[in-house]
Amino acid sequence: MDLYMQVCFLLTIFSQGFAGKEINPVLSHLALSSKYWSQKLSKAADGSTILTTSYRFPSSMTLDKQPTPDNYKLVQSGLVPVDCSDVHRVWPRAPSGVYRIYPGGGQGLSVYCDMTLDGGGWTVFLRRMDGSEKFNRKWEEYQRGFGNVSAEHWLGNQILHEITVHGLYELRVNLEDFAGNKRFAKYSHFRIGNEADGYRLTLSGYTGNAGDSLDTARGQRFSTYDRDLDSSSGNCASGGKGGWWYKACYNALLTGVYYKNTSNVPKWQGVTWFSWKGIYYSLKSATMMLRKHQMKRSN
Ligand SMILES: [Ca+2]
Repeated sequence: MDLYMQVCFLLTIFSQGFAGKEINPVLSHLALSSKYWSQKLSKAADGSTILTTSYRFPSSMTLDKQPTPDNYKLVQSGLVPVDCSDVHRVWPRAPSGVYRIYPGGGQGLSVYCDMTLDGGGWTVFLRRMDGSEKFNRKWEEYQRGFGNVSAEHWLGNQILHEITVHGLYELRVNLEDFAGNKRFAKYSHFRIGNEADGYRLTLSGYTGNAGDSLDTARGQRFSTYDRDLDSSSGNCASGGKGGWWYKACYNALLTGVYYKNTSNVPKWQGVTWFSWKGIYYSLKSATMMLRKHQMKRSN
């Protein structure tokens, strides 16, 4: 009879940076040595990838608290992934794909993780690629998200808020034109406020080669055609045809109308990034993704 029990939980535990957490003394002790735990990737019913941590511990030990994703304290303590950088940290070789994260506890949600670009660990929250998804949508739709995370989608403003309260985050914007040229914009500090504050965008620390066309979006609240929180006397979202952090109105609009070619794009319409392509060009593809700030990572 094996002296050890095999216990599996659908949660993630940090291999580093975990010591000192006092949520569960038994787990805290065991987590210090990898001989007590291992991890594997598996597929959930909805096709997303779940990172499973299996604990082996002496049968004399008992757990005083069942660690499930429903336990919000575990989310707060880093025992379950709140974003793709958590998944990347405990499983550096995890491939890009759909993973389950639990930024607000509960049952979590499926997101697309880019595990290769610029060091990996990125949670994608916007993707434009073929015009298959409609982006001229109401406040509630932008709030809860829409589309397919493996294709065109907006992850959701409430989720962006719930993720970015977990630490310091950076933003990366990836752009591609119809000739195959690629540019990017990166911001070292990125945060989305709560609903009461209109999911306000806090942003700073630009680097990149696409230019800083989120300059006017910085500090703005989110607006949709049915909820005007912009700084214009008009309704920017009605003109732009997508939800965005409008001021009066924008230098970038990655939720604009998708055009399948470069001709006949109306002025200031389309998937726009002014500082690279000007006002008569709609991009072929664009993604926005976030990651816990490098300064906060322990590895
Ligand atoms: Ca207005």
